[in-house]
Amino acid sequence: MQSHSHAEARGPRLNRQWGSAIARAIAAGLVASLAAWCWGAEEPKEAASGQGESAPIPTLPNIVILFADDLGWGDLGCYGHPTIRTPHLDRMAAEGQRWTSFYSAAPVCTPSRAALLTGRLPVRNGMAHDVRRVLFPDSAGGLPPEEVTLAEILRQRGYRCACIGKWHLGHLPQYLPTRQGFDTYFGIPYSNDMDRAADAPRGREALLHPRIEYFRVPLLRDEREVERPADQTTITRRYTDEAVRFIREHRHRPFFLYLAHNLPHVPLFVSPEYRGRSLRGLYGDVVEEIDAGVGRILDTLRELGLDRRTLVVFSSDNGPWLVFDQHGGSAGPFRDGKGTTWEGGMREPGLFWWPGHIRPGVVHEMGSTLDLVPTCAALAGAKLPDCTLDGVDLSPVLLGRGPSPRKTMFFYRDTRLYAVRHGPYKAHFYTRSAYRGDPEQKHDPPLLFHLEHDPGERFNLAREHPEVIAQIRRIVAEHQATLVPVPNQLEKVISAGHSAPNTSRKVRKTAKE
Ligand SMILES: [Ca+2]
Repeated sequence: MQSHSHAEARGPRLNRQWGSAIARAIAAGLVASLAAWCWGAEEPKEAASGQGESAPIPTLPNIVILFADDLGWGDLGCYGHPTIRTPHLDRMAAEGQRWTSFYSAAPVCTPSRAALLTGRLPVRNGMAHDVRRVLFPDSAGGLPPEEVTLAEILRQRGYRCACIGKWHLGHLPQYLPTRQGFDTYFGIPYSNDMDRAADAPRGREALLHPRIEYFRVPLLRDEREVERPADQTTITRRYTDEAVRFIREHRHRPFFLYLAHNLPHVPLFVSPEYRGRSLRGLYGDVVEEIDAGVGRILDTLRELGLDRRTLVVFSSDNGPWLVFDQHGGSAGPFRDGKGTTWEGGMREPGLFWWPGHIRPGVVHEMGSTLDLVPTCAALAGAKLPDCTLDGVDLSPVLLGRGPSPRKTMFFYRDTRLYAVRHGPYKAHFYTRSAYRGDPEQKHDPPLLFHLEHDPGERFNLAREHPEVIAQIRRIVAEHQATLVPVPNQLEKVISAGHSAPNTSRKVRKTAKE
């Protein structure tokens, strides 16, 4: 009894001590849980670059993907453009990695974007079509909801996700970014040359001498239309404003920002303060305004102390739209441009920036926008979806740990496999120029180019290297065995009389992408 009463007498004090210890433990646990909730629960990993200057990887790096529209490989200062000034992208390249063999997954907008966000070739999810090559304002389809986007992958790890800019994966509510893992959306849901006003000039005139009112494109906030026609002269600046605001608001937790500019896709629009500044003319003004926006975003990350825990990627969805002459960009040394499976159609700038983690330098190995899903998922410790992926994890190259796992690139024009690059060799089974109305040409044996010796694809080596062609044919057979027929999303059209955005035949005929 006594001991019992002693125990009782001591009990409350012991309980108080234990209680306060437990309270402290709970409090510490809560802080840890809160920190884990904010920043992920993984132990920091070593970034073994061998350079001796890489810091440990913070858990859950922020991810920012900056995506231009129709910007060519040769349109940035750091890729050799003689007159377009891009000091911020050049600095990003110097502090990070500049890839010279980086590819978009398709030569036109919609399939390229579908591939970036899913890590899958567009033939796998119905996001490519041979006639209606992209989605239009009268399209009834979109990226199927069951496809898992990078935003959905990163959300599992507690990321907040924002999509700003051009979506082009379905403008009907069920296909908008807010239904594909993004918490917020602000942007024009398709190309800036669409929704042509009935009284706008016809043909190229409206594109080469554009006015805001010629293109009745909507500007959406989340799922609500807030402006129409969108004022395109300020759209680049407003997208940047929105990005900077999102970064500031989410500075204390991991975030994923996907900023896809509508420009420099024609019609070219630029803010008054950038008009007439570039030696390259209007196209240069537009690119230089995008570059200034990149500078503001990187400066914001530096100011907030987030630069060492944010991966920033910059690329473009397809090559330059050459049929628009000086309103189109440059593919540098590469052949042709947007719409084609020549190198100029899909080889893009590829910049990766993450101070203290990415080993700075120029990378000549292959990479693709298809690879962003597996790469970002690996860096965030996120689980990949249970489906066939066409992307590979590029983080070994980014962190200076090893070579690129990408050895092969498939070049689809819409639903047909036109060409395959394996190592330095690229075989073209079919070719066709972009928008000049020439028919598809079949090549048997395929044309064969050595892209490292001959980046302009001029000297056919098919006769000298039948063994390379045989190897590429085996790769094609293996690849094609993995394809499964799926419903096409781009051929679906909103039925006549539907109240959706401008569905006149004229829009369909004049808006190419
Ligand atoms: Ca494009």
